[in-house]
Amino acid sequence: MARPPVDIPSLVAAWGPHVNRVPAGGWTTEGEPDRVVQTHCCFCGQQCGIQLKVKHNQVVGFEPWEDFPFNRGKLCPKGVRRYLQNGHPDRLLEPLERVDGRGFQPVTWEAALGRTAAEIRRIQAQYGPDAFAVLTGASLTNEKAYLMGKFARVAVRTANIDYNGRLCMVSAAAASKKIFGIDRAANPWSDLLSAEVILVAGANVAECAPITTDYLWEARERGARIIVIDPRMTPIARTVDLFMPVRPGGDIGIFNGMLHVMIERGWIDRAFIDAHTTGWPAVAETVAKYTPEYASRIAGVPASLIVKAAELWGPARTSFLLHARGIEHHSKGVDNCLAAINLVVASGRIGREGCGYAMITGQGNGQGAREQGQKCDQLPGARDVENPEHRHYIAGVWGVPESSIPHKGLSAVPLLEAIHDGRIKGLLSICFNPAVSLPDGHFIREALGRLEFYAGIDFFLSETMRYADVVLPGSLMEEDEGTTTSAEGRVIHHKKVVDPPGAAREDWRIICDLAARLGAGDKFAFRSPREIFEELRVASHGGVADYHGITWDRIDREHGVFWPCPEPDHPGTPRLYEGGRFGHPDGRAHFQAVEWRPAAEETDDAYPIVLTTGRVVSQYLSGTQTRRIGALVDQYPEPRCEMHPRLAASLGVADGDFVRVESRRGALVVRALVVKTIRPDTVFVPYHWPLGRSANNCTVRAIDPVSHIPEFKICAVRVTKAPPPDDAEAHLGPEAGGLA
Ligand SMILES: Nc1nc2c(c(=O)[nH]1)N[C@H]1C(S)=C(S)[C@@H](COP(=O)(O)OP(=O)(O)OC[C@H]3O[C@@H](n4cnc5c(=O)[nH]c(N)nc54)[C@H](O)[C@@H]3O)O[C@H]1N2
Ligand SMILES: Nc1nc2c(c(=O)[nH]1)N[C@H]1C(S)=C(S)[C@@H](COP(=O)(O)OP(=O)(O)OC[C@H]3O[C@@H](n4cnc5c(=O)[nH]c(N)nc54)[C@H](O)[C@@H]3O)O[C@H]1N2
Ligand code: SF4
Ligand SMILES: [Mo]
Repeated sequence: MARPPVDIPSLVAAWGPHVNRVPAGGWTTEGEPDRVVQTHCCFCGQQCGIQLKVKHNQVVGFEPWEDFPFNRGKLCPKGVRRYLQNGHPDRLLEPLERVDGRGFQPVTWEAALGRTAAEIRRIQAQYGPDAFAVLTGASLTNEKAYLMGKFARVAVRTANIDYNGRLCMVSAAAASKKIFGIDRAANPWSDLLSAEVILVAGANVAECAPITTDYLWEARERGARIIVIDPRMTPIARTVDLFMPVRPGGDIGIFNGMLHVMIERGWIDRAFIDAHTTGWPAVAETVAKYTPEYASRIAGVPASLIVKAAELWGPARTSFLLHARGIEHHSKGVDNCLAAINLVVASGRIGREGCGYAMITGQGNGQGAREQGQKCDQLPGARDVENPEHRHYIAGVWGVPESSIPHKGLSAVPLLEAIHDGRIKGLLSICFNPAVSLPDGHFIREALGRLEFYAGIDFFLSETMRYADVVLPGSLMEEDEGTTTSAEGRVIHHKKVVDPPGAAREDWRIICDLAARLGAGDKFAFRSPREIFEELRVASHGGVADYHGITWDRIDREHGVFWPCPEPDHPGTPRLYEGGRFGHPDGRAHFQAVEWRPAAEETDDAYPIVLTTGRVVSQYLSGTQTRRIGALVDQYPEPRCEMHPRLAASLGVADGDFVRVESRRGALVVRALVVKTIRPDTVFVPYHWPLGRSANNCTVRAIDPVSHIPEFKICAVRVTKAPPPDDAEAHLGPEAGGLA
């Protein structure tokens, strides 16, 4: 029996949730702040250093932290507003329980946790252990990511745990593991500064990794040439040496085409290939047919641009390749990344100063949270849940029989599909907002409505929480303590700045308390996050992502430590693969030949336009946090559908008109933003908004066969001019009968 989502006035009111603004005159009412704490931004994977000002146990402002080497005091619009969350009027302050027909009512922790534990056991007794699932997130600290993996396997004893990095980092991770044997940015960002040429593929650096922009500009001042590949001329693309407006999904054409030209012109490093790699002949054979003309038909850019790119990249002495979700969010996301990395390895420019490669990791702890064992196929230290030795080692650390550790479970999208078709009946989520962030939103929300029991841990009532039976108020980053690992691979320390307000609790305490109620208290007897980190150090030891030599004190002294760092006297590893030694047992990089293939859903006469989705600078992910922060809402109050003037003219649409964007699965109505900076065959809608304005109403539930990442970057739509939606339509969306 499907249950409707709870109707929450603050979620469906005029412009969404409450918006917090700095009171006139600021918050630092009288006198100096009580404390200024050096910590890090809670948002993106850059993990900028920031100092937070505290007055009366409330975060009231910030100051730059100029000594922190990565950002040297610089911050982006989100970083300077993050502090407005801790005192926010929407902050969850007590546990809530759904009362059918009446919404949520406050309950005691005792009642909320007791009911959650009882429901976990009831569902498992009735339907089997894997019928209860756990979903987690990569904004969690390393300590919490580690705790969640252990909680699912040891306390709940389910195979079905996965995390929202499945929507983000997994294609890049799988590709790096295949070619390099290690899943991490290969270089610290300082190596960008001595690169002669920098290739940026599918990354809107200025808006999504704002501090990286600074590195690119500084590199350019030192003479670097920059190439950008993106269907949209993003802010950095406007002034670079070569901009390639690729057709969404066409990147393999560019990468294989460039390699074809490089082989022809003798711009590959044969000596490096012979000494340090395997698999080159298959790659050379595959790219033989990717002549610039053939490649150009796949990529949707002129052949001359592909030749020009090879001419810039091929003969350079130093180079750096960066990519992000633009090439990864595809049903061929892993292959896109493999083709990009082949270019790096063929040039032999890796593992040296100024010679490097990095995926730009997205979420705050996008790097660390993908190593600590909260993925459905992974154990701590980036170990493999199916490898008997790995299982044996972790069973020893946890003090459980190896046979009790569940095997590989379902990844995020199949997990929601299993909820939809009734194989999974119960869910606990933390730090994940699937109602907004998963593709084919209507299907996902239908699935959430079918759960027999759902408990969620968050600090705001996210759209997904509308489906919850129990809501547990957790902690903001500044209300808890722990480490994260930045996009560079640098393990850093988030300090506890204030206590959680009201009856809200630190996330780790909630999990340990639940574990105790499930009868696993002895395995979760942690008294602090530092104790969890101490166990994580041991659990990661000997794994690929080895944190054993890292301590919180060292991090504080050294402004972070790069993993792998196996022993306390090890300096850490800012640059991987020095001396051409890669992470595979044979020490070599393993080239992977890849062929282009079409997207899961290509355009046709009925749906003739490509919809691609992504981000804007002032909003973050599913928007639960940034849609509540005044200055950020003012900067980008509503999603707009970017389209080229030629496409707009053919649709009879003017800038600011409302348009209906419709796919085979659903629709959204937003205003048009008519700009010359996008391909005429493609429209772009940012995905940070819910309900009737959610880009994911349209996206397709297709996943990469290897990484299981969804194809967020391509689906087929038609676009028509639409009347302005009334408020109910705009905000309630398909499940309210508004739009579907
Ligand atoms: N402001 C802001 N910053 C963020 C976030 C946020 O929500 N807001 N989120 C963080 C997270 S978790 C992530 S994952 C990162 C994401 O960072 P990015 O990956 O840089 O951001 P996106 O907007 O998802 O996509 C990047 C670009 O891919 C392009 N693109 C679309 N299709 C294709 C294609 O087929 N090929 C190529 N080459 N490009 C394509 C889009 O036009 C877009 O400009 O940002 C992080 N930083
Ligand atoms: N169409 C489309 N969809 C996309 C993307 C796209 O480009 N296009 N990008 C995808 C990508 S790259 C990503 S990363 C995902 C993100 O997808 P989501 O999982 O939806 O990400 P968030 O918005 O961070 O949601 C996390 C929830 O956790 C809460 N939260 C944050 N930090 C903490 C914490 O420390 N503790 C607790 N208890 N809760 C916390 C937030 O309030 C929020 O409600 O979206 C994906 N979805
Ligand atoms: S770049 Fe990322 S980490 Fe730095 S201030 Fe902005 S959101 Fe925060
Ligand atoms: Mo992400």
